[in-house]
Amino acid sequence: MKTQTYILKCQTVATMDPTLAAAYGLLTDAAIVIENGFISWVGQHADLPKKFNSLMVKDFADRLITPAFIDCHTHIVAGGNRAEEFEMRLTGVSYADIAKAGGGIISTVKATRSATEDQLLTSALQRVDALLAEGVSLIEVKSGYGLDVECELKMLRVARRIGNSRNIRVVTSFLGAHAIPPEFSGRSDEYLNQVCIPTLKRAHAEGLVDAVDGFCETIAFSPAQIAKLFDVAKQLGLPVKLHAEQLTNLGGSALAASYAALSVDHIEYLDEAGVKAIANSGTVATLLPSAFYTLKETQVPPIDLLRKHNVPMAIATDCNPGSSPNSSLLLTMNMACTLFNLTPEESLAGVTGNAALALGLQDTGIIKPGLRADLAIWNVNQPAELCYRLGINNLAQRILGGHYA
Ligand code: DI6
Ligand code: FE
Repeated sequence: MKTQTYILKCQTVATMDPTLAAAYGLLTDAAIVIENGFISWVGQHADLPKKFNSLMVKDFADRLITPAFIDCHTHIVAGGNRAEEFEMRLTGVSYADIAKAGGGIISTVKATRSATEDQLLTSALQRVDALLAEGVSLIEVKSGYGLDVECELKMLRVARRIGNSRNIRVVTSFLGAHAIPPEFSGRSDEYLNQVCIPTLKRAHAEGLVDAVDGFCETIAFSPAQIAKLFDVAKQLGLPVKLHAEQLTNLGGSALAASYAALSVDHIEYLDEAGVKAIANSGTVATLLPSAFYTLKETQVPPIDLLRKHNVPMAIATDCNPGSSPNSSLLLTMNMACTLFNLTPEESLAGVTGNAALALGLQDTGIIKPGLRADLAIWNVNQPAELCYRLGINNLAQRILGGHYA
């Protein structure tokens, strides 16, 4: 549609605006006025102000409109694949054991280092296209499979190129502290000081970094090492987020909270003290049920404690070749309900409003005047259907910044 200013009409709009009383911020017989890429009015069609009467109306009848989806945690740029490790895990070898034996993240590092930018882009776009087809408007993309200056920069450049190659917004996170590369085996402090931190500074200088992430775990970096990295992020004025409490509880979430982290991610092993810490810092809990599923984890994140302390919960694919070879947010929403007992409303908030919060963005994620017109239109009658069906994509139309996309 070429017109910049128009009205969308439809039976049901799940605004996901938490200030509205109804579940899902639901409006029926609704209209959304879109002006130059932004939402200027939302409400019941009967209440539409007269000044909009002359605008063109696009009637989506009995369909459902939601905010466009946001995948706020991906490692979508990566070389190779790890199907062999999948087979090994099925015979009982653990993810941590594979990592200790030099497989896991390190095997993807090798494949990513030997790939060209174009090869990485082509393979990432296949996964991006799957997300786009499900109404995704915005993805976060991490580095962390380079672990040397050139390859980390290469990954971040590819991430930026995704945004130029497709109709999608991309934000990046520098994840140089993802693993210790083989050439620094047993010398993680040297890696951090000589490679990771200097690479962050260079990538930041090139405008390639929107946030700084790390993996705080016994098989990766200690809280003290993460603190050192986050001190640099703070000096550079970059927000932080952290893979924390995925396999053990090292107190990474509380540490991240002390840096006012945007999000802590995974958090299967988070305890109440950690939940209180992130509640106080306004940090989002990003749940990654597809990694939980793939690794056959049995420890469920502390959902009731997160609810009790009003911590916003986001959901993401964690799309990566090892622990989550998954490019479907719809499937991930179903997993969040079935594996973590989230309500469909919490799941939908997890891939819209709360996912925007996890990225520190206030201009998208809910349907409200003043925000970008990033919308998804679905061939369903009620929002719970999005979580309930497996293997059916009911997307009718994606709208990005007011444009049909
Ligand atoms: N946790 C994860 O689930 C991903 N990274 C991380 O720190 C997995 C990355 C991989 O297995 O390649
Ligand atoms: Fe991850």
